[in-house]
Amino acid sequence: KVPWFPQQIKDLDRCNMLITKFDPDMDQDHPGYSDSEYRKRRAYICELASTYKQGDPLPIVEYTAEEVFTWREVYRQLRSIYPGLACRQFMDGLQQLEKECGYGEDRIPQLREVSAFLKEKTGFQLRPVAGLLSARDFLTSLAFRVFQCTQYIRHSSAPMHSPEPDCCHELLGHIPMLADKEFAQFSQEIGLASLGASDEDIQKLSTLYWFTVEFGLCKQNGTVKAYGAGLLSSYGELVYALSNEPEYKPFNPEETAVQPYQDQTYQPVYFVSESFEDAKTKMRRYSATIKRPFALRYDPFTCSVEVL
Ligand code: H2B
Ligand code: FE
Repeated sequence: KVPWFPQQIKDLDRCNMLITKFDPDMDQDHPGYSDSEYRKRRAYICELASTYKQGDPLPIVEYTAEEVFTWREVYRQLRSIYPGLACRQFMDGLQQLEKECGYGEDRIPQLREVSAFLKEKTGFQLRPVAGLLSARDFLTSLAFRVFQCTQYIRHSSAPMHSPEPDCCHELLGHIPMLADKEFAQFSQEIGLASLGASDEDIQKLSTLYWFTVEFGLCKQNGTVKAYGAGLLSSYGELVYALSNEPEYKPFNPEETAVQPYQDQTYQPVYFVSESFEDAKTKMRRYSATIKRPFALRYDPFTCSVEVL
């Protein structure tokens, strides 16, 4: 039996299954656990996402001075090391965002302006999300070139690390990459492969997503660079991933899909692609092996999938 999946962008309103993991209200180790002001703020921003419907204007959040202070620290630290460690596509995207979309250390960009920017570059748009989504619901939205984005910021006591996605992770890690046409295509193809897939295949695609979009490395001009958002939004892990400590393996979907991964600390192993082109070709070949009793075609004019 094929699990239900969205066929039009509007159906994404039903793809909102949250996972309670690293939640400041439930998890005693969360840096914001004992800060009631922080938890109230999070509840307010999460409410904006929970009531959002496809097509609504993206909510504007007036960030407080403390929140902007946290952003500034994160931005400054990371920005200084990007030139030597981030891949070319990331640097291009970031420079465009700095020039055209108000990126900088003095303010937290609004999802609304960033979504409009991306829409023009690659057709991707943003949707606010209250927290960690189920892998199926998260991947599904990529099929429609929709990226689910958190809008709250990490706790000010731990600016260099966040156990869960926050706006620093989305805006600094993911958005510059999503401004690249080839990477956008790669992301959408993972999404399309996930539609109606079995739980077992979702698990594998989720692991592939983890080792590429979140923690991927690629070769460029003979050196290894980072393109994964989990790396590009974490000062510590970015430096670690490109030191000679961790193990590197060549990206190979069959093997990568079953590699156990770490969501509490740094990865012991990273997968290196020859290029995005190469990663895309290999992923495509892998996706074609996923068994589904139907074929799909995405129609970009209507943002819907046809089931054939
Ligand atoms: N949910 C949210 N909100 N952001 C993510 O980056 C994310 C997610 N990643 N759910 C997913 C899970 C990823 O780890 C894979 C697809 O499981
Ligand atoms: Fe992410």
